[in-house]
Amino acid sequence: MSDGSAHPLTTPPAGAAADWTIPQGWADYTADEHAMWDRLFARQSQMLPGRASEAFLKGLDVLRLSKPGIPDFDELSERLTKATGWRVVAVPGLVPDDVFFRHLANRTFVAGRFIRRPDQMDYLQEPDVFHDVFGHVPLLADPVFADYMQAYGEGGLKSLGLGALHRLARLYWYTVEFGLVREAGALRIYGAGIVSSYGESVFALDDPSPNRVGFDIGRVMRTPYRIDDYQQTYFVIESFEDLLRQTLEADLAPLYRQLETAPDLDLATLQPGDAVLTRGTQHYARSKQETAR
Ligand code: HBI
Ligand code: FE
Repeated sequence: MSDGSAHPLTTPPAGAAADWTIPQGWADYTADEHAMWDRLFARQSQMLPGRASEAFLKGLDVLRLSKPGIPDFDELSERLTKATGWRVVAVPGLVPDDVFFRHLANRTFVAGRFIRRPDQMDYLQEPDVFHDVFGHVPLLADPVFADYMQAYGEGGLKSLGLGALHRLARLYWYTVEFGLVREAGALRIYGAGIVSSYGESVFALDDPSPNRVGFDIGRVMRTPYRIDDYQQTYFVIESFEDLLRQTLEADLAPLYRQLETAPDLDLATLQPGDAVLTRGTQHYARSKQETAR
């Protein structure tokens, strides 16, 4: 997960391959690092049944992520490849957008190898191995979501040529990172940024503060997002099939052109035409602003 900001480096750092991958060095993890993974895994896995999408829970199971300790990406990739042809590779941190998109287009998911410190238990800006692997990888075992992620990579490469990266970054943010899905009439989490965060896994579904709005691609592409705190608006899809149909199976170039003259929307304000599921109170964001003053 990253905010799509420009990347400081343009060539791979020392020790990284041309595609920015590095060895995971699984044998180098310390017992404390494995214990940190186990603490994060235990806290999330006990609270996600009934809260995370069924496809996410199934992915945890298929990939046997409940095995203690930080997963060995080679072992994990063997199971994942059998399911959907995806592999998990280690990178030193955020990689440039074109590198990121090319990996997705090739069905390789780039994951950080480092794990957060105990004092970062509840939040860190840079994606660590828990965010990337626990948050993102289980859904890569779902055939339709696996197709969506590959189509996202292909669409991302095209968007670079059309100067529309920021539109696709918003699509990523409001689906892959912070998306909600309706399942059997209830809201469930599928976004990696939510599912890997204890606090936001509660806030996104239960708190009256944020708006919850039916997904619409033009609306999402006009809506900025928070990179430093819980989202003020969440978008809800009906299914991964529906998401794929509405987004990356279509040619987005005409939409990019149409959006050139469309101003950004305020990220907390409901718009005419929104399919409103929750008219949020925004009390959480307001209370944070008050304390921030
Ligand atoms: N790099 N390692 C890594 N992980 C990401 O999630 C990532 C990235 N680079 C770019 C990026 N995400 C986003 O800016 C794109 O989705 C736009
Ligand atoms: Fe992420």
